[in-house]
Amino acid sequence: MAVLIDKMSSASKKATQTIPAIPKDYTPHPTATTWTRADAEALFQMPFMDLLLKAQAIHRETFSPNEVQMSQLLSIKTGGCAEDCGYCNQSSHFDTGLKAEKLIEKDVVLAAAKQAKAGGAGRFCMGAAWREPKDRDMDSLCDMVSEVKAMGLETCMTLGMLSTEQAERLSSSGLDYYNHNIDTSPEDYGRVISTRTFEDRLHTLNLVRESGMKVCCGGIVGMGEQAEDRIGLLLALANLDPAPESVPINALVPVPGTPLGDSEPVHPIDFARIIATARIMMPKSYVRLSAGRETMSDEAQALCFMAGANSIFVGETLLTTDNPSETEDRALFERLGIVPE
Ligand code: SAM
Ligand code: DTB
Ligand code: SF4
Repeated sequence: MAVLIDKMSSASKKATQTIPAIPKDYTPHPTATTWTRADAEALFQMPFMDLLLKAQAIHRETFSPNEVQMSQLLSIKTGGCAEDCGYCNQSSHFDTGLKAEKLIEKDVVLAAAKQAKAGGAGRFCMGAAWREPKDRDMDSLCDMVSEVKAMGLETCMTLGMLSTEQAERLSSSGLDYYNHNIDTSPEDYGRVISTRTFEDRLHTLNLVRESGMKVCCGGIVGMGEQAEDRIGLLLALANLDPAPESVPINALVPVPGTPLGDSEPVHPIDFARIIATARIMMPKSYVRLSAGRETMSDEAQALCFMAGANSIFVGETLLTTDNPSETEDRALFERLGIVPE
């Protein structure tokens, strides 16, 4: 891995010296943070090549085109969740065969964080299958945050809804990012989840902002949604004020036993279209090519990077499902000349 990092950092130096000029026919994106549905639709419906070029040009205004941020996930509390999110392996409402576990010990978390760092991850994201954390777990959670942070990693948690006090405690313990997804458009939301509302999610996102943490918020595609819901998801994300610093776009990992387990997968070109539209609508955000890479071809992932994705989850497991191995990701990065950020 050390050899890989060395190679990657020299490639990075080269990459930053050779950023091509912005194409002559490129029109700057609006500076306003508010996107209208009509503008978002017009973007989303552009011919694919025009959309991709526009997204790549906008990407290069803020980011180095050959650098990708790497985050690693760990499930710190698996399964048995009270919520009924129709896509989720961990909901107690569905029989997926997943065994429920208690909150794991800090030492196990720190060992995983150490491994993640050695594998090149810059951020460690701890996820729990909870509707919300219990106050009695807050001391353990805050200890995990401060000790992972002390290892020189960025920290992220996703624990469900938070109270003001919980958000403030996590923030003062050194939590850099809080992940809380809106998952789909406001109009489609009720089809997917019944146990908490879209407004509940916005409320937690506001508390996260107010506590000073950075917001990681995105959604899932491939749940049987319509094109207008994909636009609605991106509109809702881009019109958060400010837009989330980190935007995970997940392709549904279909899990047998969940209500959405036999959804039709998204065509890779349609997936890249969603990424490109996200890049244009949220020009300063990290757009993460998140769940679903395990079944994506190298070509499909390359198209997503071309469309402006600049973050991935690394490591063989996401929370409970498979992700490409370090070896596969290393080969893909080398082939594309991509280096970790
Ligand atoms: N329980 C917390 C919550 O829902 O906020 C945190 C963990 S939850 C697993 C985090 C996110 O993972 C969900 O909001 C959803 O967007 C994503 N996710 C869960 N299952 C997924 C699946 N099968 N495919 C793709 N994304 C998924
Ligand atoms: C996000 O948007 N995707 C990650 C992370 N945030 C927590 C989770 C993906 C979970 C995929 C299904 C699983 O592994 O259980
Ligand atoms: Fe629970 Fe989160 Fe899964 Fe929903 S997505 S069932 S809240 S673990």
